[in-house]
Amino acid sequence: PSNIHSVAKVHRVACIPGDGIGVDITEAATRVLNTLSTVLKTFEFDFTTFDWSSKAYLERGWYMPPDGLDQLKKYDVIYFGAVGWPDVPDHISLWSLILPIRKALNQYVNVRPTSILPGTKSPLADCKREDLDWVIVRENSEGEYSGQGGISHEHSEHAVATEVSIFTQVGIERIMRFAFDTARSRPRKKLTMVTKSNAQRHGMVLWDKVFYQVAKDYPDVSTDKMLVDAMTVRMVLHPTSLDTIVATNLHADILSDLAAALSGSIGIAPSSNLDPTRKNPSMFEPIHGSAPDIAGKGIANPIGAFWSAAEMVRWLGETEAADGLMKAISNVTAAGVKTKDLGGSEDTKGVTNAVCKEIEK
Ligand code: GGG
Repeated sequence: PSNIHSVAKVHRVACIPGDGIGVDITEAATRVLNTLSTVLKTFEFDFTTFDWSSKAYLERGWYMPPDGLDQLKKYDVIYFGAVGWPDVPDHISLWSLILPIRKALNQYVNVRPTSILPGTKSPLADCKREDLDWVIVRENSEGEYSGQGGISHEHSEHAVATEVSIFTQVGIERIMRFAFDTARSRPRKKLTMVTKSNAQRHGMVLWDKVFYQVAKDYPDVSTDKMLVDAMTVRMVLHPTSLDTIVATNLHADILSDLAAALSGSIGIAPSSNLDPTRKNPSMFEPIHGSAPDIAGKGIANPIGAFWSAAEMVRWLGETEAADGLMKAISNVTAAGVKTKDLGGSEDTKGVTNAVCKEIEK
């Protein structure tokens, strides 16, 4: 009957703009996502914005309320901007917001793809677009970010601090399996595992051991192993030799910043904090921070936010929308509509308008 309409699927998104340019780029990403759903008409977004930020913390003394994590569990996905502000020590802001979310919601994988977008270039001489196409799989729940340790004799010249890295067989095995599955899904089927197991003789040696154990289940994936220091050299001198990379929480955080810089700008790099069991919402955020020096000026590069939004949409099962958004991003950079960090002269609004227009074409 003609009075029966198909009802668009509604995806519930918890939005945490956070600090600095996190606010600018989240606003831009929300506009782009709404444009996408208006054009495609097969789904809608229901955004709820949470003012969990350093500014709010300075006013009221807390980032998230006591039931904050439970509130987030009611959403399909979380979209995050950035965290960090000069008036709050970074270890307070990180440990009050982003790190508890990753841990409590079992987001033990952080996927950070890197590629050179059309119309942009790498700072590496002679590096062509096809030469740099990586996926960094970051262990996101333990290791150097375990938060264990303490300080004794604080405020004295005898202060002693410990920062304990915890690596578990279960934690290592699950990230290895995710990384091998990722490598297997890509044309080159190649995985490089990064540690510092010559100097760190316990946890990193367990990483090596588990890596070789898991590799037996993936005979079709070619593997190699690098020390993190040598890895930085290889990324710069031999980018084509890499494809999928798996590393610890800290190592992969550092390597993915380098990867982003080598692909043209940290402003374009996305990340997905995933709970592969899908029992909890996953969280999507550009890898860059809050950039207080340019916050609120309307000049931040929104591409990392848009690419993260595309990953979110893909995770929600909206493949056509994700592909459409990535195509719109590529067309816009190819046409030279870029912010200053990519060598262009556009501002956040200019790039956002151009991406929306591409989606509407
Ligand atoms: N949008 C990402 C962000 O705000 N990052 C701040 C940061 O330093 N996060 C810590 C981490 O990812 O390890």
